Amino acid sequence: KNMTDPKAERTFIAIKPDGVQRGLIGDIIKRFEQKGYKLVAGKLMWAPKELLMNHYKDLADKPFYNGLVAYMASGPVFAMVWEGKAVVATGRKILGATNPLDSAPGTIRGDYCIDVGRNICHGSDAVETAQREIALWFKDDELNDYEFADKKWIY
Ligand code: FUP
Repeated sequence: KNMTDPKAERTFIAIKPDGVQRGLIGDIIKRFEQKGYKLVAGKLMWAPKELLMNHYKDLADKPFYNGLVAYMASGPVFAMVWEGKAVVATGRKILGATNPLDSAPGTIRGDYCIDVGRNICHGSDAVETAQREIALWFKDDELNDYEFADKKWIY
């Protein structure tokens, strides 16, 4: 796969335990599909604490870190890799601002939540972060390389 092709940019998106338990997996997948992004990997996974601590290691000195890890470990998350043009930045727009009180209506967080500590979903914040997070959550053979039969009208 030619990852210098901008269309091949990838991001890590996770539906957090509250999103899974509130039945929002389908809605969230639908928004990325309808936009024109390609699902490269997806699995329901009850993440071990060590994985979550590594995932959020840059926040280890924050007062909310332990609660954040406990929340993420409280049930299964739906982990995904999505691919397409500018998917990292655009994926963050689809999710909405980190604090749901700042998330615009029409975004996932803007439509469904009010508490930053229960904000339903995660999305990588940069291309390099996405590469780190994808490698952390997925094995190489879980990432599916395939082409849509015909999506020329989107690109
Ligand atoms: P994001 O890049 O959107 O995941 O945001 P951050 O890395 O700043 O925060 C990671 C997660 O920590 C957020 F999704 C929610 C949680 N958080 C809190 O619980 N309280 C805060 O004050 C800030 C973030």
